[in-house]
Amino acid sequence: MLQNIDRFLEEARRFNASTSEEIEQFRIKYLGKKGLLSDLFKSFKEVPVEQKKEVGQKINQLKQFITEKVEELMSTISDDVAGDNSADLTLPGPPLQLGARHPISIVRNQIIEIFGRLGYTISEGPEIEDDWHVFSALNFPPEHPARDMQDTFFIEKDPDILLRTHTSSVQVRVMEKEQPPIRTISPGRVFRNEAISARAHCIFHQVEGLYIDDNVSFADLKQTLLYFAREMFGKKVEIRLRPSYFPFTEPSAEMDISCQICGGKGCNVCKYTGWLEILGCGMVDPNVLEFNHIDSKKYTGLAFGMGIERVAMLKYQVRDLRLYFENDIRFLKQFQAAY
Ligand code: 2U9
Repeated sequence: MLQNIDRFLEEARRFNASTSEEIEQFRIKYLGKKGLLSDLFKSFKEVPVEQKKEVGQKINQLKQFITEKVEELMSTISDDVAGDNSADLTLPGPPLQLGARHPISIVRNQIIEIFGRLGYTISEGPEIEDDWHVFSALNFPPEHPARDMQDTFFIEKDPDILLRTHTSSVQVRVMEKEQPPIRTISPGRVFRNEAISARAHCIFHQVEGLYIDDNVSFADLKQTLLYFAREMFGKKVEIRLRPSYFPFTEPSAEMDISCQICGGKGCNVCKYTGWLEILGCGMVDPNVLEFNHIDSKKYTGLAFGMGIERVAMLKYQVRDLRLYFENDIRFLKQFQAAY
């Protein structure tokens, strides 16, 4: 054994290398998991007790020598690489960390795509709005609670300036400029004075839709929304409309889809009802048409609105709204963009 160690030491002393690959081979030969030193340590058990001290010291000397030799050789090699430019520039670089599209963007793009196929254009408008475009032109009565400081963010110096609470304000701006036929959706950020929780946030995203023409009927509304639900959630999804109230639509309804988890049988996600609320809708109130200089005797309109976070929650079974805003990469990287 002592002879072997001396031989390894002599070989190592004589070793020289001109490339990092050669040094790595040398390192593996001696220090690798299945290398010579590992073998020596294994056979150390069989060394007679009286020789153990001497053999042990020699093995450790060899290990230290090899470690230092590797370091020394590496330092000369890296100097060379810098000097003679021998790095292989044809090697592929380290993989780039690719980002993923945010789930809200994925769902927004999909909604835009679906309504695009039905001929809806996209309208955009300001996030900082005035009372007229957010409330008055949409038939909100003067005492409506949404006009309250508790519900809406107002600019302190001027109560006429506020952060929009829905993107219907964009469609008011469309009606100011265009006469029917109007067929447009408004995706965008909206703001409400709400405490942040798993189910509510002070900032969220909406898509509001508006279609005004002659002969637009409630049947058009129902069929449009059925088409949307099937494109978004799959051909088997069912919808139901429940009567509701909004100042800007009459009649108004809320739409549910059959629960995607239990297929309508009842589970804890749908609270054993088989249905999940997804959006609000209705026929545009004639007052809204008239306020915006559209003849309500000649034209009718359908309208709908949905929270993108809500649609994404139902689609991806996300239970806590706050996840959309925290930018935790472990959450964000789970979504595959087809859009
Ligand atoms: C005009 C006239 C009417 C758009 C509509 C809803 C019903 C609705 C909410 C769903 C959840 C907003 O994100 S949410 O809080 N929206 O229920 N929105 S009808 O009606 C309009 C739009 C524009 C000129």
